[in-house]
Amino acid sequence: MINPLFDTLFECHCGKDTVFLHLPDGSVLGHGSFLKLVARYANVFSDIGLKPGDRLAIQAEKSPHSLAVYAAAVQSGLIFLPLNTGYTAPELGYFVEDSGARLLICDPSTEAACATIARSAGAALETLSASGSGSLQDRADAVSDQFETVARAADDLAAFLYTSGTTGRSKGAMLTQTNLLSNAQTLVEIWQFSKEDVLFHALPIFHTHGLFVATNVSLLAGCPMIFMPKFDVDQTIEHLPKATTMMGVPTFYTRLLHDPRFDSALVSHVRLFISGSAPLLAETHAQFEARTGHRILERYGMTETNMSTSNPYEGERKPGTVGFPLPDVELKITDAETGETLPDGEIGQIEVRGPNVFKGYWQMPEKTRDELREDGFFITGDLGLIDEQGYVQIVGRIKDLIISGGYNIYPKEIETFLDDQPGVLESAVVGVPHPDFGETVVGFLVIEKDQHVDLNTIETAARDHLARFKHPRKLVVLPELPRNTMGKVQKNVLRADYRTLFTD
Ligand code: MCA
Ligand code: AMP
Repeated sequence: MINPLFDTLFECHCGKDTVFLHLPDGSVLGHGSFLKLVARYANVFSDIGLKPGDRLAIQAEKSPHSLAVYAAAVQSGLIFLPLNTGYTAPELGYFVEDSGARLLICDPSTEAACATIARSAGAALETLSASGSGSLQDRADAVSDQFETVARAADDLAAFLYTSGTTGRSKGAMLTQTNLLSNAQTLVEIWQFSKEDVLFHALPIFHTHGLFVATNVSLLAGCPMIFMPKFDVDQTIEHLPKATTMMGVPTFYTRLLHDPRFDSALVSHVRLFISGSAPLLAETHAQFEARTGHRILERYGMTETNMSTSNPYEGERKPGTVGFPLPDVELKITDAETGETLPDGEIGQIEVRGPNVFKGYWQMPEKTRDELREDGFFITGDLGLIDEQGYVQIVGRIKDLIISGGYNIYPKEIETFLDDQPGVLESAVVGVPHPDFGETVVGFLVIEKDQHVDLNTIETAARDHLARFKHPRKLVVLPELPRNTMGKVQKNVLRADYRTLFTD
């Protein structure tokens, strides 16, 4: 194979008029037409002067066109770097600069800000709108719809996905062709995907879940996707009856359960609902079964590892657990202090090893060494146990992380922003339960002596600096932060004191 990822996921569909995407307006896009668009984009990248191994960053709305950019990056041997559409200009600037991206693709509406970012990073800039217009498409219309796929080795990098860290500085997780391909192959098999399936796809495509799990699985199985621009309850109720499978974060399922139209008749055609990215409450699992007769299949993964565990397709899907390690993944629970493997039933840190595990963090050898052991085991930062039947249960996190509606938020990043605000002496940020997002962000502030701080001013400043999903949903001023005898802020105390802020 010349380029294992491209050949296996895309090339095999070349020239076929099988349906790839069902779009919400009722139109369809065939594999063959999609691949012609992909080849056009690949020709544009080559004309721009991009070489294999160069980084291509994109912050664009979800559409068949932005998906074609992913495929074209793979076909051209580029490293694909998709970015959350909610990121502000300063956030975006960091990723473009840090990755050394040679091309940035943005929405026409953000062209002016992105031009400044691209100029300072020495990157080319093209635009692409949700409807597929923009400078990239203009150039694509003028070039050939054939492109000779660039050769890549199995261990070559295919994507960077940035994931924040406890230090607040985002790290580029380097994912190889094998990481992505092996995981898609395993998932197709264990979840029994075939070309008879139709996948309902309402996830964003700038994360592992929507791009590498949902899209790669569908491509590999040869099954079409109902490709929604975003998750919306009404649209889901309209289009889900044509699907056989759906993947989502828990918020998708809780929102559907709030709608009385969502019932067993509506999903009679569906064979499998999959959930991940955040904990699915056992209560949601039970409500979903009572309403639809379906037992949601919960699985567990990370940006650095793709998917690592899954509840079984056949057999007991155990609520409150994330199932078994995937067939090609080793998983152990270790003592965080000694690194020793713990017996089943004991709580420790979850470590995983397999072809799914990334190659390291871009230009961060120390961080890579801290988290990726020499023997190949990756320390996930999640706390868990293996129960008596071999199911993995996640019981908490060692890493200071909030997961809101499936998006990861690192408190350190928000604290750094809050600490920088005039009049703020110090801050602490924690996640508290939220009925819609699972968890949400609360910021605690201590104000400098004799200073007054207007919380509205902080909220306004947050708009320019932090993506909306990271904004504290509540700011609380305290006389001081609770600390233990070592002087460490006791976030568990804050979490406990404010746990019912949004649920009462
Ligand atoms: C949107 N907002 C959010 C979130 N999403 N705030 C907190 N957390 C969020 N997740 C903001 C909006 O900007 C808006 O701001 C307000 O909250 C309410 O918007 P709403 O219309 O309700 O939001 P939405 O557009 O419906 O989005 C909610 C969503 C979306 C559908 C749950 O966040 C989503 O698609 N999440 C999926 C994330 C995902 O794919 N994660 C996978 C990561 P305002 O109030 O100003 O209007 S990959 C991963 O985790 C690993 C590898 C794995 O295992 O999968
Ligand atoms: P990300 O950095 O976006 O890849 O998020 C990975 C993190 O999401 C994991 O380390 C877990 O903390 C969390 N996660 C993913 N799937 C699940 C799940 N099914 N249950 C609980 N947490 C999950």
